[in-house]
Amino acid sequence: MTHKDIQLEICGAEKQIAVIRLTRAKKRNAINDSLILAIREHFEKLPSSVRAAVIDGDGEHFCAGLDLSELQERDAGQGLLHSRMWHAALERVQYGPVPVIAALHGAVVGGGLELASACHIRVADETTFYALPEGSRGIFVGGGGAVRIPRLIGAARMTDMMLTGRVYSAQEGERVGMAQYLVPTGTAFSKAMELAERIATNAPLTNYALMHALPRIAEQPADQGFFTEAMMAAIAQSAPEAKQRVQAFLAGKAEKVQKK
Ligand code: 1HE
Repeated sequence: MTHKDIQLEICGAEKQIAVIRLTRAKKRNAINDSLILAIREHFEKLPSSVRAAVIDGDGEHFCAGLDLSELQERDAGQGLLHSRMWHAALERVQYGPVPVIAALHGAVVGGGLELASACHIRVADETTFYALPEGSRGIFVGGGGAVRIPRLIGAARMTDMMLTGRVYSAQEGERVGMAQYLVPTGTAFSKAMELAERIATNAPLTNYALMHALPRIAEQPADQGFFTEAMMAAIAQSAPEAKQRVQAFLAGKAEKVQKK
């Protein structure tokens, strides 16, 4: 599983954190067919010790989106399959085995924003900017952006970005919901690692519920959502680990929620 444009490192004493880094800085980490397939493969084959993953990009930019040099003359059928290839890869990121944190800096544009939006947490440093240049390139999003990005920032903001080429700064992006964290320049990766380490200490079933049940419940009509929530809650609380954690708190041996 080696590829010149992507690197996998497994960190931590118990090998709990996977760091997946795009290493195509010369091309601003633009994603060609081979790289999107490699992203898919890396998320499919994470070692079983891994409990959380961080995705990062080498150089000054997280990701410049689709490699436009590969946008040859495709007929409609080939275009459909190309988009479905991105969907399959980013589905492995969103619904893979572990929560994924994107460490953002510089350009997070086009397919780069689609990749970031498939992650569970986005940490952006102050150099980050967001755009969807598809609108001005005469194309459309094809990597799941039409589904995921409106769920983060709303369809109206996405429409504006694509119609007018509007660029959101790091601060604006955090305000509208592109990223959950805004951190000083150069610290997105270390913050993402800190969060990954914390996430890795959660009960695996809780992380699983947040990744796989919550987004589905959020899409269900309320009546079905309440029922699915009750099923998931019952499964999670029945795990021996949940009982141990609650007992530890009641015995004064677990951390309290601290006021900020
Ligand atoms: C690229 C790409 C790319 C850079 N495909 N080669 N995405 C875009 O429309 C964004 C296009 N990129 C940019 O606007 C800028 O490159 C950046 C703002 C990201 C960075 O600017 P800068 O000044 O640091 O770099 P640069 O000089 O523009 O680019 C350096 C090299 O990377 C240069 O190649 P070189 O051989 O001349 O050195 C660029 O051509 C190359 N490069 N971005 C190919 N995207 C699933 S559908 C998703 C649809 C989309 O993502 S569309 C949006 C595509």
